[in-house]
Amino acid sequence: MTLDEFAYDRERLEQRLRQLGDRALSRRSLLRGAAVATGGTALSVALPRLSQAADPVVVTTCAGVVKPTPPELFRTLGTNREMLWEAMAGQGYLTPADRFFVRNHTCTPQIEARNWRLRIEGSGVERPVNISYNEILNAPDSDKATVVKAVECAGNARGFFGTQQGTPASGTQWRLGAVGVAVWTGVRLSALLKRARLKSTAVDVMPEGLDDEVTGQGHVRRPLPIEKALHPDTLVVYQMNGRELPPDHGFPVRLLVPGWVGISSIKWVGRIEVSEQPLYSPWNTTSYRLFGDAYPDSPLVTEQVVKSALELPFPATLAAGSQTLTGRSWSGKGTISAVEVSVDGGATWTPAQLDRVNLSQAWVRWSFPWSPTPGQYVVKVRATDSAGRVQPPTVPFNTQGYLFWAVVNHPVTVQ
Ligand SMILES: Nc1nc2c(c(=O)[nH]1)N[C@H]1C(S)=C(S)[C@@H](COP(=O)(O)O)O[C@H]1N2
Ligand SMILES: [Mo]
Repeated sequence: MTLDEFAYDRERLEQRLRQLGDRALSRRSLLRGAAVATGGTALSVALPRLSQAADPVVVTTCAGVVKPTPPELFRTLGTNREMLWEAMAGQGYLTPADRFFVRNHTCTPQIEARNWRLRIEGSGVERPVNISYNEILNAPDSDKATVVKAVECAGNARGFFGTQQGTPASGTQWRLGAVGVAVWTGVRLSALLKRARLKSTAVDVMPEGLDDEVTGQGHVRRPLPIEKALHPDTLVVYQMNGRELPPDHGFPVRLLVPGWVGISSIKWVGRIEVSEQPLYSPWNTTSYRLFGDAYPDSPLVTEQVVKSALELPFPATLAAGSQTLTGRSWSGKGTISAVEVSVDGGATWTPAQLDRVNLSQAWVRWSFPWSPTPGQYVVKVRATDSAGRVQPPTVPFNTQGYLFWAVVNHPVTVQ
């Protein structure tokens, strides 16, 4: 039964989170032990490293997507890989790394952790610093955090502007698969900024990626306001689902900015500029803003909206008879308070059964019993989040197709 599976899986998730905490602790004590044991040797190794601190980071290659992305799990859209929602059916709460979507503006760089440094500099700090991978791994426990959060592209579901509302938006024509939820472990960005002696006058923090430059636009980078940069859940992440961060998801470190659009969570960070002046990049000026008649002020795209997805192929074919539909709903603002399903074109709505694991800025799994007879159906799912936002039937157009959060019409053939 689906709900029993939910209960079973919830226990596993809780167990997993406890293990992750324990493992992080024992590994750190191990490393500390090793440093003491090697004594002088550690120092003599550290010296040449220090003198190399300002050397450029070695990116050996920047090519495509590194992990296998088979057609059962992903749809290829240019340099990106969209997760197929049917690949989440029967999975636990988390999105395994092997099926987590990949959004690359250019390519996945291969970075050597031992040559990598995170440089924090700019008018907003008193003392620029270079931080090594080991310093990240060995940061004090009080500076570290482990969170379960979604990363979702601002353009997730963009394709429906065209297919559902008749006005295609420019950009990657995602369906609903540019989202995933993982356990992220990292060092709080606030703790690293403190090491560079953050000034009280700093206003913007701009992380920059080490992936290839986008033609004419430079390296991928987008400023965060200082308040968001200092939020305790804004992390410089080095682990995903309890393992080393995979190359495609930002190895050696990426930013995680929970609740905000994916572009905020810069991967392969090599440099962070902190400024007393507002900062600009193409990613907060010419893109990742809402442009269109409905948005005269062209607001920045920051917080994520509310969405829902069925764990079915798009379109789906099902056998007639009694069965359970499953899916997930999520919000950038909080948890999900209700999910309703309509199988009659939106005339009537029935509540879906929500699982108890309903984490803020992640998702909730739900199930819905259905006994269809043969025919053509459109299944609609509508979620309400804890902030009271209800997925609308349509959303106003914006030229770059961000934040499509209308109810999606999922075509289902029952035979
Ligand atoms: N350096 C860098 N960071 C990046 C990107 C990129 O192309 N380069 N893509 C961004 C976008 S648009 C999204 S949606 C997320 C996707 O994260 P993922 O590929 O780990 O799923 O990473 C963000 N961080
Ligand atoms: Mo994105």
